[in-house]
Amino acid sequence: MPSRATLPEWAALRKHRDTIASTNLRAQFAADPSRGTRMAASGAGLFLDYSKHRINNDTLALLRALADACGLRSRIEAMFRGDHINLTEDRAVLHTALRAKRGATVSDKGVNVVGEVHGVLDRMAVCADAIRSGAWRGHTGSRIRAVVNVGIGGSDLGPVMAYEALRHFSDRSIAFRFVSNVDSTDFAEATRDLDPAETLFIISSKTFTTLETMTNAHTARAWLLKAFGGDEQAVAKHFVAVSTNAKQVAAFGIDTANMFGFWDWVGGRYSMDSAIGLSTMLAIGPDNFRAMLDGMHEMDEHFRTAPWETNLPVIMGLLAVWYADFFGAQTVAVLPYDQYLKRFPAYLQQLTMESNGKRIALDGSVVDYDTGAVYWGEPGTNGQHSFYQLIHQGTRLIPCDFIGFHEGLNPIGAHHDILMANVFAQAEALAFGKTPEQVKAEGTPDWLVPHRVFDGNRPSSVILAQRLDPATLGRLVALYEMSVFTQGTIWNINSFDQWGVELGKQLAQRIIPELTSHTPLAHDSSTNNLIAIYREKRG
Ligand code: G6Q
Repeated sequence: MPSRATLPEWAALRKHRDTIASTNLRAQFAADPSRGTRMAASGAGLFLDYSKHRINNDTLALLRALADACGLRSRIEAMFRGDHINLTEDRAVLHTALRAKRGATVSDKGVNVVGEVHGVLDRMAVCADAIRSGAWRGHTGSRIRAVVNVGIGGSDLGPVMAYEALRHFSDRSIAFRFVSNVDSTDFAEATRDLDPAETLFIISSKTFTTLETMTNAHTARAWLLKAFGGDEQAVAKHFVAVSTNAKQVAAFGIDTANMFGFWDWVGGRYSMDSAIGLSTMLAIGPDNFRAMLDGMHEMDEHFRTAPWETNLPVIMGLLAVWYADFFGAQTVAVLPYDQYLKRFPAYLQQLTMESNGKRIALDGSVVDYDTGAVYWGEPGTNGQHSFYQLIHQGTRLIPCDFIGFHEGLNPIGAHHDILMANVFAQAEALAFGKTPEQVKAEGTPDWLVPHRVFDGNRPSSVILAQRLDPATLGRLVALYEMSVFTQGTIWNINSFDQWGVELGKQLAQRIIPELTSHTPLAHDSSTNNLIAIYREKRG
């Protein structure tokens, strides 16, 4: 398969880049008063203003032509149909089936998976209702007042992000905690004020073999049993599991009646809407969880059916390719102006970077163009008082995604207007900057003028929605999932494997026993020395 960079559409974009580089957003807006309303699109309840990007109509047409040349339409169909597009693991990629409507048909290996999906959702709802209503009692008869999700990576980042994002809709009589790190501080701090008699652990692990999660799960078990004088009977009322591995779940001592399954066609970072979302459902209730799934489904349908011109994930994905491959941009900043979305950038880091951090094309060749950018961010307005300096006046080009809502969930005085004014002002300042003439007109002495000039021409998207409710969160998550898919398709990489993460799961295994023994070391001289020092000084 020839490199994407040899496509005539790619070459045309490379050439076109010079035209765009020689103009700026100030001139483009001045020349076209309708640009701000024209370069905007709505879909699945979200609004996207992409007018403040370094593009013109030709750029968009060329990017769409590239999408066609890369077979984006047929790749989308292949994913939704259940083709095994995760080639290296020979798996379907069907997170879209997790939010398919009851009664729909999506098959993998001849089995309609939607029936199974709804079967698990129904069982999760029974469990959630029992815990939320107090019908589920702990070993000593107390109701559950604390839920601790134990998981890492895809089995943690989605649940913790969704819990924080939808906290407004959560049952405040139950505390939710998330333990992921193998650093025992994580477990100790999460449980130090909890009463074992009122605590339920959800052990979330697709494989049920992940070192960190299993270590924390065994620590949780010991913590619980210590409180009950070692009575193993207690485990059944205080542990549930979310996994694809029934054998290991049973071996751990969790009744498989309290196990919620999912499937190998759900990637970890695409699993927050599977049973991995059990903690989310316990927090917000089954109806809100279903609303979140419906929001995702709405975005899936938008992605599958909308023409490229108005297709939000496609527009965002193509713009990401534009900056990564034609402007050398290394990073993308995601800046949600909503405190509840404080973990959203961390969630997106995994979604984007684990999916598209690849240098091998689907045919096994090494790509000769840049792939996935570094994603990062913090909620506004806090970031404005720290790293925005570099975005405004640094030497690097950093496309930004601003995310804002028309309504705040905790309205107090003028707070929300002030918050949103900052979204609009930041995007405006990045695009149009401040000229030397403007700075001088403010009475700035000549020597200070260059320091106070803002070049502008710095690109951003503004994504708006009515309010951050479960459906909106679902739409936002699916928006980014499908943007990632679009990028991966253009780059001709497998966005659904994670061999780099798999390696990390094995690396420490060899060293763990070496730290507590005196066996001779056979690593390189640096690693040998580090282990030797640790052996001598470990507490
Ligand atoms: C996600 C990754 C990875 C995974 C964790 C946890 O796409 O594969 O982040 O989710 O390593 O794996 P388990 O759920 O199997 O414990």
